[in-house]
Amino acid sequence: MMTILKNWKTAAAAAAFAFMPTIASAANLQSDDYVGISFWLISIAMVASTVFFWTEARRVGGKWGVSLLVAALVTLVAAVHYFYMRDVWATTGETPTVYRYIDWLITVPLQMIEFYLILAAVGVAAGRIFWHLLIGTLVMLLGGYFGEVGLIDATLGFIIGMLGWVYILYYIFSGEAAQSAKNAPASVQSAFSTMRLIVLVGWAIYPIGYVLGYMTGSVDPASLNGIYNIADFINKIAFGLMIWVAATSEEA
Ligand SMILES: *C/C=C(C)/C=C/C=C(C)/C=C/C1=C(C)CCCC1(C)C
Repeated sequence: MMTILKNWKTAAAAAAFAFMPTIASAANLQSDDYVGISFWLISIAMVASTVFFWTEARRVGGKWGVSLLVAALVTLVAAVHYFYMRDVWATTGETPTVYRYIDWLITVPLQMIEFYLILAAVGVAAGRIFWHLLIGTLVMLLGGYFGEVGLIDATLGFIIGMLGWVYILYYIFSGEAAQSAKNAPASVQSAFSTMRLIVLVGWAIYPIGYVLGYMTGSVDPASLNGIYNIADFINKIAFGLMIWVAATSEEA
């Protein structure tokens, strides 16, 4: 009973923390602002996921607990950024590029840690797996950021970003991370396969949004934000759920 109470206190603290930006927020959400509504829905989903992953991390404990805690951190960091991004969108109607990339800069490396952690949880991973994935992430995000804010040509930013992503894909599909996963038990292997499928398919939504928004100019800022929002919802929450599935299937 005491542990349940303790878990709930921590989870409630997390939720309260994530809600803080709304208290300071004065923006008015309009009923026909669908992108604004998607910002709102996703921020709440991120808070709910945080409470869930956090509570489960404490319940499951051990090595899997650490992986679930990192999943909770990803959604917590995203929840806070989503409150701010919604505010920028609702008050100015502008794309909150800086907040978006600060969020990605924190959450994507945390997800790369997840690849390392789920392999390390079963003792088959070398630390350099994380470093390789981190370098791929930085190249991908810096290229995209410079392109989106206009510091470099949008096409050049895209090419640099793609190089980083392709490197990550190579590393998890046939490089060292893939090789290590082969020695892992079935539950880890299946989580690993689903996670890398998310990195291939779910992540593809971002470069598509970038091309449409910045290179062909065929979507407006509202659609671009809508596309990025849906992508974040899939790639942060579903990604965490895959880890939860692996963690709890070991339990059974
Ligand atoms: C939680 C946030 C996630 C998983 C964000 C992922 C972002 C990307 C996969 C972005 C990729 C991009 C490219 C592959 C090319 C150029 C531009 C980017 C940064 C949008």
